[in-house]
This record gives sequence, structure tokens and C-alpha cells, in this order.
Amino acid sequence: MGSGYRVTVLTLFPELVTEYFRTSIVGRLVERGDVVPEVVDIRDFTTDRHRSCDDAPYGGGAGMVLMAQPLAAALESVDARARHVVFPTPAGLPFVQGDAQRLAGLDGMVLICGRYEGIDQRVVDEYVDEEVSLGDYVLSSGELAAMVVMDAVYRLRDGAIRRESVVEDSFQDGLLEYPHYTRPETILGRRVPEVLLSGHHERILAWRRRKQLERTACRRPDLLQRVALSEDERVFTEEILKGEKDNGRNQGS
Ligand code: 6GU
Repeated sequence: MGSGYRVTVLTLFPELVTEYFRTSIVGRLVERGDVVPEVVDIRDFTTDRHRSCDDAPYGGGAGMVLMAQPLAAALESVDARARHVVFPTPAGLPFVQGDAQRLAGLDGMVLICGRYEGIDQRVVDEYVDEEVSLGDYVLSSGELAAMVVMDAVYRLRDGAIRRESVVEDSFQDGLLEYPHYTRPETILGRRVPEVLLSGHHERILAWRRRKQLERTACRRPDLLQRVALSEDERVFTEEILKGEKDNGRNQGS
């Protein structure tokens, strides 16, 4: 794999991020040197007696703003000008699987964890390469958002998980995943779909593909525009969209 993925996280809550790097799959990647984490406490770069990192917004309004000075100093300390800087924020561009793949192809990144109402725009203008949003809701913790971005990136790096597991991911083929089943054959009064017990590989693949199409058409029709479908598949999804087929919103089979 070569050398590790160098990820630097700038935060006001270093314990939160340090704990993340110690835990679970990421912890294992760090132990193996596949991921080289660096957690930087923005507060260490304050210059005033009170170690303040936030101040009232110019122009008035609710909430506080993360000050430019400590954040800029923290960024300089990690040579951010020469690195790829990502700022997760609800005001960013939608973060999608393709972004995770692109970031996984770099040798590392710098992540800024926002807090308060936002960070001083001048820092964004000076240092940030991209702003990404996880979806249309607001988290109070930029650390959580940064962890989501890191997780999506790490799992694409060699050695993190089995390769075929990545290839079969939801979104890797642009469709939602098919439902999964494991032993026993019957539980909660529900049987596993017979086709999965048939040992008939082609029929299983066809069933899974159909489930993917059903789910995607019902839950995320917006995704269908960007997927290459066969003529049959196009007709099948059209029928679902017109409500001519069972919608499959909840059920597996
Ligand atoms: Cl990237 N950050 C925060 N704080 N909230 C969010 C988000 C990011 N994406 C959706 N909500």
C-alpha cells in the first residue's frame, strides 16, 4: 500500500477525535500505519489570556463565530497551504461516494471541524480547498461531520476492508443495496427468500439486481438518472415509479 494516509484534524474538542482514532477499524488502521492521524487543538493557538476562539459576528445576529487567528495559526502549524484542506459544513457541496474516492486517492488531507455558527470566511478563502455537506440537516459538531468524511475515505483504502465489499457497496454502482439475510432460514416468523437458498448463482444475481432497482426507484428515484440501465431495467423502474408495481419501501422480498 505504500505509506500511510496522513490525516490532520483541527478541532476544539481533541479528546473526541483522539478517541475516534483509537477505536475499532480506524484504530486498527492507525496501529498498522495505514492511517497516520494528527489531532490539533485549535485552542493551543490562541494568543489572549482567556484562550478565546469565538467572537460575535460582524453585522450582528445570533451565535458566535470561530475566530480567524487561532484557526489560521493552527493551519499554518500543519503546513496547510501545501495540503488538501476540507471543511465539512452544511453550506458545502453534497459529499458523495465519488468525493470519498477522490479523497482516498490523495496521500492525506486536513479537516477543519467547525463549531458555533460558523468559521470566519477569510480562513475559508485563504486555506480551504473544498467545503462538503453531509445532507440537508444541521449538526452542532463539526467533529462528527469530519469523522463521517474520514470513515468514508478510509474504507476505500487498500487493506481497510475486502475489495469486493467496496465494489458491492451501495452507490459504487449508483444504486441502493439489495437486502441481506443470514442464518437461520426462519426467524421472527419470516423466511429467507427462497431464491437465496437455491444455489442458482445467476438467479440470485438477477434477484439482487431487481431488489436494487426496486429500492432505488422507490426511495431514491433521483439516483436513477445517473445509472446505466438495460432497456428491461428501464421499463421495470418506470413501472415502479408509476405505482404499477409494489413499492418495496420497507420489505425485503
Ligand atoms: Cl458537513 N457539518 C455540520 N455541522 N452539519 C452538517 C453537515 C456538516 N452536513 C450536514 N449537516
